[in-house]
Amino acid sequence: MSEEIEKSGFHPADTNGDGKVSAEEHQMYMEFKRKELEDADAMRDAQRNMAWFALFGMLLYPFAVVVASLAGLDQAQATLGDMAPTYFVAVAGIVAAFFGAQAYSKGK
Ligand SMILES: [Ca+2]
Repeated sequence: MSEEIEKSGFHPADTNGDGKVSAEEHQMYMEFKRKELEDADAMRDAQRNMAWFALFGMLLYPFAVVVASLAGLDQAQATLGDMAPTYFVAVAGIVAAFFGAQAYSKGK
């Protein structure tokens, strides 16, 4: 493996640019890669949670209107009704962006 790296002339792990990947550089590179994977993993989790949260909000929205109506909160009910079109478009945008990003990263 190290011979291949030397022949290729450049390797991302070769931080001091001497054309060789020392054990130390290799370790640093692996550490960096591991962090990168962990970050990507954490980002996927966060995005998935956000999409779920948005979807639950959308599902619970009609219930919020019903609850406000039953509780006699006319102002809250009216406000929820006014917000609905904007809210649903925004949630649809979030969910579409989430699945779009998933499909894009899978396609790469
Ligand atoms: Ca080096």
